[in-house]
Amino acid sequence: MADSRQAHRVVLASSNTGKLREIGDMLKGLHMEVLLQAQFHVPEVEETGLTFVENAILKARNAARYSGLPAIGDDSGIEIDALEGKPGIYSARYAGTGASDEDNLRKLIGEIRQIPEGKRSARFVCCMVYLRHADDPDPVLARGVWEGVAITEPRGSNGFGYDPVFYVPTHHCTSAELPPAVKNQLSHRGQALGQLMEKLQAEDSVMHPVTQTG
Ligand code: ITT
Repeated sequence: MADSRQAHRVVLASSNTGKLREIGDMLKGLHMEVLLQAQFHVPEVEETGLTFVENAILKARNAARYSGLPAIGDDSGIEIDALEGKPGIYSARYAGTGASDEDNLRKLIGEIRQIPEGKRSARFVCCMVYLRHADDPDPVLARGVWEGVAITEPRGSNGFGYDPVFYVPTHHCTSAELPPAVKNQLSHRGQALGQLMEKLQAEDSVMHPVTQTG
């Protein structure tokens, strides 16, 4: 029997095509209509926060305000222990404002080279938030962390951003060498989104699997 309930509409507060692809893939089975902020002409918001969570909220609030819809924001980045957690929240602008993924990757590789081998532990962090509306005072928060090792020779062509230099010891390859579905199962973003959906379902926020009837 078809599910006759209206799909829950939500806007993804991101302009990063890599993130959008991953989040879109992961949300496919849910009774949810996922819209892109580009279709509402949402302008970029300045990421003035000092934490992932602050920036994720800024993005989601901005998209909710311009679209009039609930919004999901994602702020994420890579932390290198030997660089005291850098680039962290500055991952997207590591090589300067407007830097491309390639520019950022090149700069990070230069930094990793200075770190002795064996001390190159790293992690991806993702903070995801859901705002029911732009003035929602109680955002739903979720966080995922993925541990790995930074390397200096990029490998693989899947994923985006820093994936080619993020070695995943459990799978003996970089995250850019993992099939997308496997990355989504393991990743910081996969963990955060899974947690977010659990919380939304727990508050009966209409996000039930499509297969569920009545
Ligand atoms: P939006 O703000 O529009 O979502 P953005 O790219 O500016 O896009 P962030 O500020 O959250 O997003 O920056 C995330 C940075 O971390 C960016 O440089 C990404 O390439 C990198 N990053 C995040 N998740 C990643 C992943 O799964 N694989 C590789 N790099 C990742």
